[in-house]
Amino acid sequence: MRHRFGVLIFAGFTMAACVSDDAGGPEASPPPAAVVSVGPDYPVLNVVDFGADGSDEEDDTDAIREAIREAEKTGKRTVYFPTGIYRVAPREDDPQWRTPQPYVFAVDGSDIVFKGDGPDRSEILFYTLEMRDPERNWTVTDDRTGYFTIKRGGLFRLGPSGRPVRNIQFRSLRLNGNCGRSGSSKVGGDPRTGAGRDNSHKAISTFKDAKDILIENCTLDRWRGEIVYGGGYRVDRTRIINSRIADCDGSAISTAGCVIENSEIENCYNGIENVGFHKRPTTITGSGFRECGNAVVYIGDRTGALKVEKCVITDCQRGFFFANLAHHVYLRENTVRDVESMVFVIDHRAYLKERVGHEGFSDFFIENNSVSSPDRGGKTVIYWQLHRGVPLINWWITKNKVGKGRWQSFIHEYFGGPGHVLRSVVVHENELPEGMEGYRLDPLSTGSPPGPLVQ
Ligand SMILES: [Ca+2]
Repeated sequence: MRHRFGVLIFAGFTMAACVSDDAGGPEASPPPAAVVSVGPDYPVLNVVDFGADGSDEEDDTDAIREAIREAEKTGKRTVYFPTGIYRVAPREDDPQWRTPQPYVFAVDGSDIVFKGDGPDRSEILFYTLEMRDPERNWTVTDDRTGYFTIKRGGLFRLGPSGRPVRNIQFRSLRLNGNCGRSGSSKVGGDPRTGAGRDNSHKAISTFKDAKDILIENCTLDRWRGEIVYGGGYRVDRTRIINSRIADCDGSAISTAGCVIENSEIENCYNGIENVGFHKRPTTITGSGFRECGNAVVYIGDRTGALKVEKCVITDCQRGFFFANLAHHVYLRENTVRDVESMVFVIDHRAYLKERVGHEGFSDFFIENNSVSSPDRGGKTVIYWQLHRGVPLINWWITKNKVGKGRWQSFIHEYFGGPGHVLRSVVVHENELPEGMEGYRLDPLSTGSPPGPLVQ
């Protein structure tokens, strides 16, 4: 196979003579949550009528379970949580407690809305077994995979029976895991300290055939595992709107083919971890990511697409992380501050290759983004780490504006072999601070440098 060096064009870099500390550009802060949708007009099942009491310290699990069972009978019901704090816990005698990922509430019917009076008013507060504080109590399992070393349990599991479940909505509620980010990313959790990613401790997880999930005007916070979990590749058509997803040791959102609008994702291991293999785009607009390792992680074959527009990413290690393969990526009009890299592309070689067959990174449009970095951290705006023969084709990197910082370069490339496939990579009309290097080839690269650079 012959690898051709494409023309890498660096025409039109504007070397600003005078730059401010900030990248400038339009302030793209997400607008306030002004739109409150009414939701479907289903008959209401008030959890208080089933015996729940949001004003006391007592366990409300049985009452809420009963309300859910009633809603499942016919579907098209709203399970309503009046203002208050509803305390819930998994049970040791639940059959599913013996599984690696037990949960408090199973939802096995369609068209059910869980609704409160607002995320600051109606709260479901998680405890672990026997209503114990999950911060100090957890169960050590005999799991040998390392993935579920400890468990506390999760809150909602949608579709655990395997029957199709459609249209489950969470509106105006807080789902509080009662045990926030420990700062450790140890997978499976630490049996001694309870820190790390307890993969059982999730707010909402879907199972098998659960689809069409809406999370609107909610706060989902203080979990150790993923907060919204869609099972990796499975498309569960989740929409997250006007919501705050925060504080966990896993990825805040781990789901495929989702829509996120006007939401805040903060203080998590990753903001969103998304796999696009299912002819369904992932779109993220008008949202903020703060204090995450990577704000957006995306792996997607040629049937998937990622669009991120008008988002604000602050104080994350990286803005966008693409591993192994990604195609049809649109990053436009985002404001990225205090990151080491805005775009990080790495080929993990064997990872997932047998499953998808398509490799490389093609059709990227990185336009009109504004990026700045603190003196302490900035490395490179766009980083490519490619191995032999991994193609990077049809990239348009235009009209991005870079603020001052301790940058090494605008684009930094490492490649670990002689096969160098860059084709139709167009870089023009980007605004860089004075003295910033446009393109840098990593000195550790083992292959030959790319084709002609036109500055
Ligand atoms: Ca109670």
